[in-house]
Amino acid sequence: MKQYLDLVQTILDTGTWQDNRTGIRTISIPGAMMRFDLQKDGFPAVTTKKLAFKSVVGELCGFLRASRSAADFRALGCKVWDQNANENADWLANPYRRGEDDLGPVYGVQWRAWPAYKLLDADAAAQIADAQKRGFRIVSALQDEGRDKVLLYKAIDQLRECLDTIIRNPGSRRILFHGWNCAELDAIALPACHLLYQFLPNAATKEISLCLYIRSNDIGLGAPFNMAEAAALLHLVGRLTGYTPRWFSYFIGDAHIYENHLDMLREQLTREPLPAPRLRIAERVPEFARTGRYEPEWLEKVEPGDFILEDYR
Ligand code: UFP
Repeated sequence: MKQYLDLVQTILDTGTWQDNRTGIRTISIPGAMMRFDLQKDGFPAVTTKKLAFKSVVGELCGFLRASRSAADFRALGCKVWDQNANENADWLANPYRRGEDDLGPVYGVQWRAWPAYKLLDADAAAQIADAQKRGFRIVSALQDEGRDKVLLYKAIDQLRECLDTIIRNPGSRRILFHGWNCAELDAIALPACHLLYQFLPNAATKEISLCLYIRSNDIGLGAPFNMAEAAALLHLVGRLTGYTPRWFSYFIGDAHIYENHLDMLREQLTREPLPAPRLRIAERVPEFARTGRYEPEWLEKVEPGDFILEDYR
């Protein structure tokens, strides 16, 4: 995890100070990248402070189940959503909030059930039939700008479609899922930070890599959590599709350090990173490479305890 400490140092050396919505100033740089070889370097867990791994995999399981309630995350061992759900004044006053613990359609809802609509001309029979073949259903007939239209809807399981494509067409360079649904930003407790995930399988080497783009990253608290979570997801996807996780590339837009994290990070800079741990996924999660059976339903069935961090110090 030297790369993490190098990034902290780069921000301190070259960053600029700025105000933001939180009221706590940040020092930041516009654009940063880290890349980990998961086979050679092990699992990207910070070792210069304790990683909240249980919380990381609890959140991941909540996302995979399309949870939108902080209560669901708590039940999975992750408390990081409580404040967003129940203490942010803007969100408490938001008409889309469904009451205690609701977060709106955060990450997992977009990953597993992205709400997609098509407004088609009522006489465009071929288009309507094609959309229906793809799983859209007509929800209403209406008039728009003087024309007869039909409105069709489908909840798109982007992540499942990624796995299907890894299995069927691993040469594709279009295997990605997106968390930034601009039509729903007004109805959500926190707009997605980690928002674009692209899987890059290689059928020749049987290795799979992941590129993640995160628009805004709190390097002191957020980054260690986000890196571990995405790397765990890559391990899971590799297990279910028959690929060995290899490269994990992590791109950041606004890479910032909050002023009140400076002491904690300066202290970490004085520490020598320890050898990286390994991530093991429990045997009960079927290994495609061994069974030859494709069981994507494990995306929802996997439990936090199925992710085991070995030799973490
Ligand atoms: N943040 C992260 N990672 C996350 C997450 C939030 O670093 O997964 F959900 C941090 C980034 C930023 C703040 O400091 O939370 C979000 O604020 P904003 O929306 O203003 O960028």
